[in-house]
Amino acid sequence: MFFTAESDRPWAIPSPAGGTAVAPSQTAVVTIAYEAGHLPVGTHAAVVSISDPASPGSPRLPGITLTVRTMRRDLDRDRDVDQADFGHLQKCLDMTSFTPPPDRVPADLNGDGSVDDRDVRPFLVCFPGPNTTANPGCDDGYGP
Ligand SMILES: [Ca+2]
Ligand SMILES: [Ca+2]
Repeated sequence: MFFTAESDRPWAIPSPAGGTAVAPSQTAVVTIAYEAGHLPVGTHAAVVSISDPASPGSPRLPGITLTVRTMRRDLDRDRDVDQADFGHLQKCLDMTSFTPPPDRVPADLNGDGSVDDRDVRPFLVCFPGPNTTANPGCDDGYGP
């Protein structure tokens, strides 16, 4: 009994991609890894098809849902916190002369209804800089 495991999305990677189950009562474990680095913020769905033509009930089609979030400090929503985000925060400090583009989230990081120096500190605390992995402690669950 030979089975195969295939995903309908390249970011969901079953392992092993196939194998042999020796007996009908034997369990085969298929692990699904995911590569989310290139996925946009949002919810993503995939289906993995596990098939064995000789097995009743084949194929099995487990569904996978993956939610990609970002941090509130990612003001341009491109999944990093960098100088471009800080530039957006600086512009928002003077809201009398700057209106954020509709695709940019406001920079009211502490949720007090205004953008001022009290929003700069929470930004700088979690500003890892270019090519630096974000501090997991800064994950504020922002996103869908
Ligand atoms: Ca960003
Ligand atoms: Ca604020």
